[in-house]
Amino acid sequence: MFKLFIAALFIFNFSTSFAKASEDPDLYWMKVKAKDKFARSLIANTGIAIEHVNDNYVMGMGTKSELDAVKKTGRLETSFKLSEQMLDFPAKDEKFHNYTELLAELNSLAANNPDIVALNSIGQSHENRQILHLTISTDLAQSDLKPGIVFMGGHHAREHVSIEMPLMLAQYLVREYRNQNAEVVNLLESRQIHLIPMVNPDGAEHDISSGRYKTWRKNRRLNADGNYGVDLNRNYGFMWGTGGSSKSTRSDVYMGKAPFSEPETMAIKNFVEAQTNISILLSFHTFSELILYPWGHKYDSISDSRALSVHTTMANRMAQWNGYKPQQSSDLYVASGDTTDWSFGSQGIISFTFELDPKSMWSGGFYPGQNTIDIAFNKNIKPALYLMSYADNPYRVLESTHQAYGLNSPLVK
Ligand code: 0X9
Ligand code: ZN
Repeated sequence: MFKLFIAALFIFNFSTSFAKASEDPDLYWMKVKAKDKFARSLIANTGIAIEHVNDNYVMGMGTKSELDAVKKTGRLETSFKLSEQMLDFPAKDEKFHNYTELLAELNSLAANNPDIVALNSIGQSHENRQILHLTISTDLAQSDLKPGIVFMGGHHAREHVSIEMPLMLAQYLVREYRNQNAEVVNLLESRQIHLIPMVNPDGAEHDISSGRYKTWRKNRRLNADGNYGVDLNRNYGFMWGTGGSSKSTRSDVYMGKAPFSEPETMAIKNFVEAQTNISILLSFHTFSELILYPWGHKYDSISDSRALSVHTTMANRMAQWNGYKPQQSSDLYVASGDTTDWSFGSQGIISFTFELDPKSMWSGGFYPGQNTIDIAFNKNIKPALYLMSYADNPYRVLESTHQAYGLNSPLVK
């Protein structure tokens, strides 16, 4: 809860800008006559965000009251209300992908590489967006017979960096396969790699829908009492509702009415259960730079000592690459109904949650800027390849003879 508490403080401290957004959520696009810097400053003083400047005009966005202020200057040329679909990440964060952009990237990756990439949907969100899923492997049609691994991101709406990781991983695998990188060729030939970058598309879109980040976390279910959202990372059906989640629809950690009450978590459940070859799962979140493993719903550690050792050995190894802190989830705080307690507890899958960069709220928190995307990816490519290499049998990591070998070992098939 610590992080959530800090997040709440942060929102409270910056309440003026957020209050403004919630009073009048509609934004207007404006084209305003302004021939020189003095005229532009006059327009800027109305409070609109100027997005584009040319010799005769400025173009920008603002609220209804800011639009009224611009009208009073007598310089407004045109204006129109922005529909939510037209909005996007702020220009400074344009490298992030909204839903449409993500779909376009995944689509082109699949269309340009039909021999190794397939794009599917594993289900639909509340607002009927497809929950997109890529399979990457050689001999695609038969790749279900290979050991499988799944990477996912975007359970939490505001954790946009977590969406970029599976996307970049997919792009990296395809690029390096084409470059005949032996390690990647070996992995694609011997593994079926699943990527689900945006588990909560409605939430992610909502978070950017006003032109200002909303710090939204949950999905977009309209609960019976009018409050929105269920925390998808409290809705999984293993020891659901046994601590660290809330029954209040107003809470950011609202567990939902029942385990797997949400179409997004149900889609993951159906997918993972149907895909019987999956031995390792990694769910990306942000932020804090942590490697977490079960249990999260209780302080006890995993009782099967071999399964515990697989998690701790892998976590410690990966930490050497990304510099993150490896620990049991509940060492952070007890929370029930998360993805990885379910995937390990119900499915026996070796499971990790990464809390990606940055390290703290003071270094950007949920909104660290687009430069963080590459930083986080570069730190985590080795850990991701390492997990793929062990998907045939994660317990192999316990065999000391094999630990000495790197990713290129002939033993890593
Ligand atoms: O609280 C969460 O769902 C995760 N942190 S986040 O800031 N991304 O929301 C951590 C989940 C770790 N699991 C448990 N502590 N059970
Ligand atoms: Zn999260």
